[in-house]
Amino acid sequence: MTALLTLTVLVLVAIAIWQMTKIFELSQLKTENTEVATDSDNKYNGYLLFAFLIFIYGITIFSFAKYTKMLLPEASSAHGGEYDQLMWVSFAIIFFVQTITQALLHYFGYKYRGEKGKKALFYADNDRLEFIWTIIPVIVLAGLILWGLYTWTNIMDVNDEDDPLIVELYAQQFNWTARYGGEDNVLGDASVRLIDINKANVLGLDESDLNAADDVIVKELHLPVGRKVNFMMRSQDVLHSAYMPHFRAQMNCVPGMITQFSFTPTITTEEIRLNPDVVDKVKRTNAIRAKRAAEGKPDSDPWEFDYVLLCNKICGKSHYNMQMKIIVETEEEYNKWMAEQATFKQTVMSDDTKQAFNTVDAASDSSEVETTPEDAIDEESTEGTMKDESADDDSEE
Ligand SMILES: [Cu+2]
Repeated sequence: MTALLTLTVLVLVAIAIWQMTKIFELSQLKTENTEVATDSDNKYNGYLLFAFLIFIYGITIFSFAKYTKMLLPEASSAHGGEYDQLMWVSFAIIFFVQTITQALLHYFGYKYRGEKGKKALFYADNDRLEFIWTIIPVIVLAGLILWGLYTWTNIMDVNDEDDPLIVELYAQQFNWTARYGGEDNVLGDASVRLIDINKANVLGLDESDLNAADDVIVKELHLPVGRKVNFMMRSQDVLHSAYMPHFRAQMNCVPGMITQFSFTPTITTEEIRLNPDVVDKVKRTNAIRAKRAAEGKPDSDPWEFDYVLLCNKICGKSHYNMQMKIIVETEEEYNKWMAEQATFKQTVMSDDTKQAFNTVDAASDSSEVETTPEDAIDEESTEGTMKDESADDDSEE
């Protein structure tokens, strides 16, 4: 640090001396003004333009060769292909136009460099030229914008058609929680004001809402392949953003409101793990991890690809690690997993509320009452884990 400061001071002193000599030079009366560029100065700068052009083309080719493999694999959602196509066409147009215009800009800069007695050919105005270079961008940009709006409207059309699965994504510093609507696929009402850590009601579900009883709260998101999912996002504290890159999905989570996004997963976790791009990425990552293991460093266990939900808003010090695993599986696997999950009623609700629910259930369906002893057992076995999670939340704060 001291060395850096000393170096900075030395550089600043050098600049100060250089500026002072310049002022001294300028104050001297001279017949010839060295500030005016000569023919050789102009020629030199003309060649430098070519050097810069080679540099920008070179770095472009280098980046393509070295970093193309960092791109995401094929989209795993129904709308993803449309989204990718729009992005690639935009990229191609920008790339084509920039390659040509940069070459022309630098070439003309060189060709018409300052030279004594030479005057470049110029038009004061040319209506035809101006029309051409206005109308082409207008058509291309209008086309891109209209296509973009059409794609956007298609993707953002959140509706209840095709019996979508309803899932809530709940964001807080610094973790995600997911909630399913349960048997009735309807989410119970919730509010941050109803959060009760002592009862492990971490999402603030309204215990008096009948729809909340069968809600399932989890820390790992499971989605059945081929079924539309409607996400409802909430945030407890600050702005977060639910980002699921492999599904080309992102939506901000805003405190005080519910935001929505909808997509249909099309590729299961098992299938995407066989995708050549993913296989290659896993191989590269595990090569780095094997090296770390050999050096006795941490984080060196072999890695297996999984879909992730990430936070894409810088929401605090542990933002970088705010993520949740997503598993896309077959309908049967999903149903099996869901059957193993405890409902809100089993894990959290007070005995009084449960009593009320059982009375209601008994009136409509007498078989519900028989399950009560099982519920009580489940409550004991699962409550411990829920309490532990809330304890974790406390320690993170
Ligand atoms: Cu966040």
